[in-house]
Amino acid sequence: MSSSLPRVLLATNNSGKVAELRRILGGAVELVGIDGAYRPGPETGATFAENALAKAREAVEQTGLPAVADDSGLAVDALNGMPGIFSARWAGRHGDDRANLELLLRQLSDVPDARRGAGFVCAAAYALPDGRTDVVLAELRGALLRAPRGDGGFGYDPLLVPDGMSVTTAELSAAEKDAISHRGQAFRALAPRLLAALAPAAHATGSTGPPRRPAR
Ligand code: ITT
Repeated sequence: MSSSLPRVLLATNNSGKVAELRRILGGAVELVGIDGAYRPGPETGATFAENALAKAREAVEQTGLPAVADDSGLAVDALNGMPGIFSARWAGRHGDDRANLELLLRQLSDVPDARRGAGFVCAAAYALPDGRTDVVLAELRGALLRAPRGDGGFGYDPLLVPDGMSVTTAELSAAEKDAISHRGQAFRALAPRLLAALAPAAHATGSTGPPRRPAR
């Protein structure tokens, strides 16, 4: 079934993110999965925002489609913000959620409850074929448990109890996590900015932007 929503490439290989972003952005844009469409390069930025913008730009360069991407992770107070941008490969192998979580728990074994604060951070970015980009940062603060709890979500979800709650983000329903999560907050803020940038009027009156290609 074809949709009248604008088509935007979702530049991620992480299936947990794909599920969340399809729920969060699904009504606003038609998300196209990467499905081998582009090959992500190494994440070399110094910040979440730099990495998110690089992923989105790279996807546009390789596919010609508008693209959204995020860079996200867990920033642990007792580790001065690490694993941070290294969250996906903290234990060495990229995307090994179980090993990452177990290594983090061992590193924090002597850290008392009062100092187990942490936050999930997300930089949500878009890039357009005409070179325009935008990025939004958001955080979900909480405290880290001493053992995993819950089967939902992905990554470090079984460890983080959001402030004001008694369950981990892995024990929330998908909708409950989306409502408060770093990714939910960041992409809900980015969505209207992306839609405004994609609207034909955003090009029609500007005199500084590059010329539009004639429609084929
Ligand atoms: P892409 O770059 O392909 O999008 P990735 O998994 O490599 O996928 P990141 O570099 O942004 O993505 O790293 C994200 C990591 O941060 C992820 O693998 C988890 O370990 C952690 N993380 C991010 N958001 C999370 C969430 O909502 N719940 C639990 N862990 C999360």
